[in-house]
Order: sequence, then C-alpha cells, then structure tokens
Amino acid sequence: MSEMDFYMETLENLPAVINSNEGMRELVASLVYEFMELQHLYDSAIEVVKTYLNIIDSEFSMKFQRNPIHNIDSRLKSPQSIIGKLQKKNLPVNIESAQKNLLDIAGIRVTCCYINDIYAVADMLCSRDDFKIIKQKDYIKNPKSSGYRSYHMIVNVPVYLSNSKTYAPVEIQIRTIAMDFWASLEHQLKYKTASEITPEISQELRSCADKIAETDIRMQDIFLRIHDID
Ligand code: 0O2
Repeated sequence: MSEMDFYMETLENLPAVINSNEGMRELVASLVYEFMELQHLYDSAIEVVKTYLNIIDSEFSMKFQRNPIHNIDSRLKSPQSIIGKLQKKNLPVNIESAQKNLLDIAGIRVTCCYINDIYAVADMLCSRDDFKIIKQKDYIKNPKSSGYRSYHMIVNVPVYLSNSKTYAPVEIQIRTIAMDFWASLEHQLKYKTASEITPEISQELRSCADKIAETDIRMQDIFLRIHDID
C-alpha cells in the first residue's frame, strides 16, 4: 500500500465518534500525516544504505570476481510493533518518543558468504564519513546466551529531501548465511510456537548454533586455503 493510500484509508475508516468531531478528525489527520513523513524518512534511509551496500558488492565483484554479500533484506517496523515496543519499555507512546527511543524502526539484514566478509562490510560502513556510527555490537565474538551470532550496527544516515537534509537511524544486522539460517529458524521456533521452550530445547538450540559457528570457521578456512591467503 502506498503512503497516500494508507493516509486515505485511515481517514476513511475512522470510528464515527471521531469522524463526527471536526477537531478530532483534524488531529488524527495531522498525526497520520506526521507518521507518513516519518515512514518516508526511514524508508529513504534504508535506500541510502542499500544503495551503498550494492555499490560495494558490485565493486568487489568487478575487482575480485566474487560477491561478499549474499543477500540484503530490509523492513520498516510496523505501527503495531512500534507501539508494542514502546509499551514494553514503559515509554510514552507517540511519534517523538518512537524517534528518540527506538533505533530499529528501519532495519537492514545483510547476509554474507564468509565471516571475514561481515567485518569487511562493517569496516566499509564505518569508513563513510557521512555515516555516523551510534552503536556496534559484535555478537560473533560475544554470542548471546541463546547462541545467537550476528554483527549489529546502528548507523545515523543522511537523507537529502527536497529542501532539507536530515539524519535517520538504521539498524544493520550483518551475518553469514549459516548464522542467518539458525537465527531465522530459532526465531520461528521461539516466537511462532505456542508450546513452551524448555531449558533442554534452549540447550539443544545453543548446541546447534555452536556447531554452525564451527562450520562457518571451517568454510572460511577452506576459502582462505583455496585462494592461498594466510
Ligand atoms: P525484530 O522484529 O527482529 O526486529 P533493543 O533492540 O533496543 O530491544 P538490544 O538488546 O540492544 O535492544 O537489541 P539487540 O539484542 O542488539 O538486537 C535485537 C535484535 O537482534 C532482535 O530484534 C532480533 O532481530 C535479533 N536478536 C537478538 N537476539 C536474538 C536471538 O536470541 N535470536 C534471534 N533469532 N534473534 C535475536 P527484535 O527487537 O527482537 O525484533
């Protein structure tokens, strides 16, 4: 649905009690418009980062005949999910609070072929002098207790609009295909299953993550041996 369709549909489907009150209708209309502006800003920030990632990937391909990036996915957090997260953190539920407190409204997931590629991509993102790195977390060197591995960055990205320049934060998760396989299935198992995850199952999931990490290191090693790199 386009932003304008979302705007129109929201206004057309307001409850009668709001619709019949001119002041309330105007207030809701301005809130919806503010939200659309926010969505547009975060969407644009995602595009800025994706464009840069595609450029460095194709440059690698041209220079070294290989692609360090296997896949790039992106998503904007839904309004329901933004509200849910603010409520969970006991924070005010409004647009300013979301902008100030939630740094993962815009999210990009980069899947790389090898572990070294993750750090190469992270370094290239850090090297951009117009990207401001707000946070970096290395869950590869320091895996989470669940077994989760990934490299996380929050980057403030410049967005040039028709008459202004503004910054928006983008959460970038960088991981190997193998780490992504584990994280996707673990997420499905944990959050989409009604039954309880017992300590035994958590332990089993951790053990799978460790096996996968071991395989990632072996695959990286095979790559380095084949390419005669120390
Ligand atoms: P979604 O829908 O995936 O975006 P915060 O993000 O502010 O709550 P924190 O602790 O700084 O806090 O974030 P963290 O732990 O660095 O990263 C959060 C995101 O990492 C999660 O997003 C997941 O996408 C991913 N993640 C973290 N731990 C795990 C894990 O054990 N398993 C899996 N599969 N993914 C994990 P959200 O917010 O959960 O939602």
